[in-house]
Amino acid sequence: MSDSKSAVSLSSAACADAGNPALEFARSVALGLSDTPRWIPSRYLYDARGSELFELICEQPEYYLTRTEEAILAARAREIREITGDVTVIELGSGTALKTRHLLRWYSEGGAELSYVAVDVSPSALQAAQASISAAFPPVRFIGVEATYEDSFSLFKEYSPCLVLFLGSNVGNFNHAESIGFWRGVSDHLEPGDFFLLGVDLVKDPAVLEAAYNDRAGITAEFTKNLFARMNRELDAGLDLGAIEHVARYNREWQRIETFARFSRSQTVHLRPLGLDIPLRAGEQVMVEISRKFVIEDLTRYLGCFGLETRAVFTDERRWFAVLLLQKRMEGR
Ligand code: AVJ
Repeated sequence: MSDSKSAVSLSSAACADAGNPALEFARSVALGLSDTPRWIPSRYLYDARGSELFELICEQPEYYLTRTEEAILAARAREIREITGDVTVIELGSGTALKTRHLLRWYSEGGAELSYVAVDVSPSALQAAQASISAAFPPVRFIGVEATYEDSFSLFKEYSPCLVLFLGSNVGNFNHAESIGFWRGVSDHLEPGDFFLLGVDLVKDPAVLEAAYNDRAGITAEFTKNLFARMNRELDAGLDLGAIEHVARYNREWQRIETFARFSRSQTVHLRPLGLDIPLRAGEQVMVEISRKFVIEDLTRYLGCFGLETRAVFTDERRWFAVLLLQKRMEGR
């Protein structure tokens, strides 16, 4: 673009939409739907209704992740504290912090003074976390921070010595590029000797994995469809939700569940804030989420490349899920 005036007006438009969530949503959708294959950033799955549906997914018999991780944490919290000593606990994407209680119970045992910093993009989740933590552990100092992961990295130094929690296999939502950016940021901001507790879902029988993302009650399908219902609510996108199907399948080569919305009839997505219409043909699929699955040995080697040493690995007896305790490498090692 040679005209400097239009470059200026473009950049001021970029600033102007920061406080306009509908415009930002519409821009993200336009960006992803214009790509091949088409996609929509998975963070948009988690509006108030989406978060509610995710809580319901966690209760489905097929979705073993949450209850398996919770059992590991409940059994190992004491050992984890013994390794880290007394530290401030920071949680990335705390949500309502239900699983975190097992850790906080041990970290506050014996009257230890404990600060718990919960980071989440959802103010309602932070309120729920504060209410449940304060009720269960009155002496714990609760600090809620409404921020994205990246924006919270500066807290690590502020609260060092610390243990950063990143649970629920949320890291599985990152593709390789996003993952590298994330771990580089984490490693750059952790002080040597600080700890990181990572929960990851493991590679296993594809039938078990596909069942977890295709529950019989159809809650996961509802979760996928809610993204498009949200586009109707917030953007007046004009979509016929009856023509959208949930498709989740395991990609063995990439070791990940890929979730798509499949359009059974042709439709036009109206992105009114942008004055843009995007046509979709019958049979087209839009990727809405990836959920990567991990192999412990590969993961520990990978994390080692970011200066994160694996101090302990905790898993369940079926080896379906793992919780890794990492430590930022000390200087000169
Ligand atoms: C919260 C991102 C870890 O990928 O397993 C569950 C979200 N999506 N069922 C996952 C999810 C469909 C979940 N994470």
